Amino acid sequence: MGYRVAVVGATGAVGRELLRILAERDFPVSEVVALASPRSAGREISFGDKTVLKVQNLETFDFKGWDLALFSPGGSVSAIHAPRAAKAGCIVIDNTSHFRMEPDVPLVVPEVNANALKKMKRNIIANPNCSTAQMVLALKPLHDLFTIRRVVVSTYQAVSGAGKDGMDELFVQTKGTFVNDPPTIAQFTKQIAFNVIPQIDRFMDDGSTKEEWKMAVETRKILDPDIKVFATCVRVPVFIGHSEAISIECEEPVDLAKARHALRNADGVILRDEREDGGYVTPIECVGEDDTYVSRLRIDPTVPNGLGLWCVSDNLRKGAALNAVQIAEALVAMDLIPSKSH
Ligand code: 11C
Repeated sequence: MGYRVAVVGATGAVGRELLRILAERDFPVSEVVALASPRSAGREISFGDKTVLKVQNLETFDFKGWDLALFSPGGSVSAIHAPRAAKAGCIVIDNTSHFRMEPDVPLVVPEVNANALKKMKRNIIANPNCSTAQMVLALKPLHDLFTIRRVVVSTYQAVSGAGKDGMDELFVQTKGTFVNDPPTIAQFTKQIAFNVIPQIDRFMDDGSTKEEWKMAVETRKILDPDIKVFATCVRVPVFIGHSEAISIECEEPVDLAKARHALRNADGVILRDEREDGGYVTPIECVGEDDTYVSRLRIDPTVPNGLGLWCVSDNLRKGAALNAVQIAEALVAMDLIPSKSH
């Protein structure tokens, strides 16, 4: 008993994490296939401790008879191959931004809006951007209590958001600094080692970046269309773990004790907020962790019903691969995968 699962983009940072998490969480698989570009076909990749998969060519792969495909290639690859897989009857969980804002594609963080899965029409479900996923997890319990109306967020995003090449660039530039090698800049717009860069993704007409736009529109689609979000997204020289400083304005008066209680009881969230030296969570401490951590919770007295907090999460896990596997688990729990082999 189990599902036939394809992992697309299997050789990338998120693809590898998808395979690791499927194995780690014992997702019920009867067969797993690792797919990637023709360039990577034939390479070997681990699935769990005991299985090695030979990567197959996505371009010639037939999805007929496969139950689920977890996609994490580039957006242009998903644009072509996700609809092809969906048409063959396979449910696609896509990690790219390509389908997220299409009205008939659910955009899901299971702890927040699992019910949206019931509205799946095209066999495609979208996984949100990593910086959105962790933010909506932290906001949901507070929104339920106090009705959030406006969010101002500054992010501190790890280089792994830009994939393995982004991580390599930080590593090489950092090492190069100590031997006087001039930095090679390819993945980011400026040197990232020993620096911070206030640009993630391309610029939009209004001066925002696409990452900032995504945080606003995705939050509205997942949590509440009436929430206004103003984001400033910044790349920092951290390998894994996105951090966010979030200020919220609510409709109702904020009660700090109730906020703490709700965050303590929220699925996928851990409140660690000790108001003393080191009594908060930093990105390095959340690597490999499933939960999103909230710290530095405090009243913002400069606006009516204001609250501020700090939030960190492993961007490759909750921000990408873990959320995708949790969507797959929710589909199983809600009996939304049409019966084939299982
Ligand atoms: C980053 N958040 O940190 C981006 C990566 O829309 O899925 C994920 C981009 C996306 O660079």
